[in-house]
Amino acid sequence: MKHFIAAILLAFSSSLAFGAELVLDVSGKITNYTDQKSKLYHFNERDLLSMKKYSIRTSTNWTGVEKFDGFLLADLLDKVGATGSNLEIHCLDGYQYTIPVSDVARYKLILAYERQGKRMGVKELGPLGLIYPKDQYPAELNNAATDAKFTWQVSKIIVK
Ligand SMILES: Nc1nc2c(c(=O)[nH]1)N[C@H]1C(S)=C(S)[C@@H](COP(=O)(O)O)O[C@H]1N2
Ligand SMILES: [Mo]
Repeated sequence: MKHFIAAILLAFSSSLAFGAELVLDVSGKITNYTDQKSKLYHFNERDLLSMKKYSIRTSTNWTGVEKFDGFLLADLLDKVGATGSNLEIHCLDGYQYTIPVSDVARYKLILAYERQGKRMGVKELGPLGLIYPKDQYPAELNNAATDAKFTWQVSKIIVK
């Protein structure tokens, strides 16, 4: 019984620490699918972590200058064969925001899962957060319109 309770407590605390699973669904104007029927490309944690890693060092609305690691949004769009011109980004908390695909290449956007070398929990911009290199393009990105694009808890992208 003692072991059973310990196991439950451990499962509970690690899920709290971890927050949410690192997964992402992409749909809309794409040409490659993991699920043909629903025309969806589902990325599991292993898929996302195996993509080439990129860093952005920048401040954000919530942090000082920190290092964020993740994968290029451009690589993700390549994988799903995206053909649209806008990305509707959906988050676990219900927030959604649409960014132009042209931002992806111009700013080498990343979807980050690490902050200062540590996986981001759901309460600290994670498990996946869209990062703009705000400090590298202050004239273009240091504004309220860009702040709204820093979507955290990203769970779904619909290519439009
Ligand atoms: N998941 C998620 N991301 C989000 C938001 C949100 O509510 N949920 N708010 C956006 C907006 S409008 C801004 S200005 C910045 C900063 O939001 P905050 O100041 O409310 O933290 O995060 C953006 N990203
Ligand atoms: Mo905002």
